[in-house]
Amino acid sequence: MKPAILSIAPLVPDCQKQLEATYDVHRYDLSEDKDGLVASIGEQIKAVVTNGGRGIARDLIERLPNLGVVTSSGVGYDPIDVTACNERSIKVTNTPDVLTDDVADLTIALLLATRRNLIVGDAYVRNGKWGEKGPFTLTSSIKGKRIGIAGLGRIGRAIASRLEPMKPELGYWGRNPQSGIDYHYESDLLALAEWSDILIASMPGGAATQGVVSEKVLEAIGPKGSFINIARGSVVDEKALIATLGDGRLGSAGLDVFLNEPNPDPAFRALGNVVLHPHNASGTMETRGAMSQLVLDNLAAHFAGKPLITPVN
Ligand code: 8YV
Repeated sequence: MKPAILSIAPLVPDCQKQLEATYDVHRYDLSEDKDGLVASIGEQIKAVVTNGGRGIARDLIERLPNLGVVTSSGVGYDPIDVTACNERSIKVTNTPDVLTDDVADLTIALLLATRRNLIVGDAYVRNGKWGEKGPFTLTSSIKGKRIGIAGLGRIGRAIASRLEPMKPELGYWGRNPQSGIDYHYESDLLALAEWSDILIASMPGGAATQGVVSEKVLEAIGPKGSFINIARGSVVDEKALIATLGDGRLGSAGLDVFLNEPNPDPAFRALGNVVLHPHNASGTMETRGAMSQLVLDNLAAHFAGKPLITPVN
């Protein structure tokens, strides 16, 4: 008999097909009666497939008494209740490494779009303003600026290595200074924001980083500064972000992530000094394919009794 899987988020189509050919898949994501579905097949479920946006909460874990593994397509596992999984020795896997390069690339795209006013420039050409009003507003160089990276993990380091050829001064914030890294280090995020012209959030989400990019931090980045977020909406005080962008205490922002996805606070729409992107830093066919394949490989390892490839707990 094929093991039963609860599918909370779909894989890319080819991998979803493979998943459905190999396992007895129940589409929680598509079900119109999720409670009824769990009531009828909850006991059979041996594994869950989810992603870094949807995760799985304690109440659903508790309704799956035979759950052995939660496999997630995403590096961030903040929406997965890992504590609840640990209490029942349920294994959790994520998809680190395979997405690092694409996420770092998109960060650079957001940073340049924000600092060089790319989206406003596009509209300036499209709506004929260039001909009517003349040359576009001057923007600001990356070279020589101070860029602080909040969270110098795999993704933060990949961002830094892409920035190096652009010749900024680089700094970072984290629990401890990292050996072999000679960027400016601050143990305090406010101090890094004060040091920085541009602050990039690339730390994990979750309780430990909830709201750490506070109003004070945003003010410290300053009226000529920029905040770039490819981490999680939860790491920033979003009301303060909207307020400081609105009254000019913060110069500009480039955001891939929001508190309320996929319907971010509509106040963002009225702001001309923010570049918005729909949480898609890992969203290339290649990377989403590799993430989905890693989910399949982790599931295969689990059901073969082999060590998991990318365990979280
Ligand atoms: C995905 C992410 O967008 O990896 C993460 O943690 O947030 C993103 O790569 C998300 O997991 C949906 O697939």
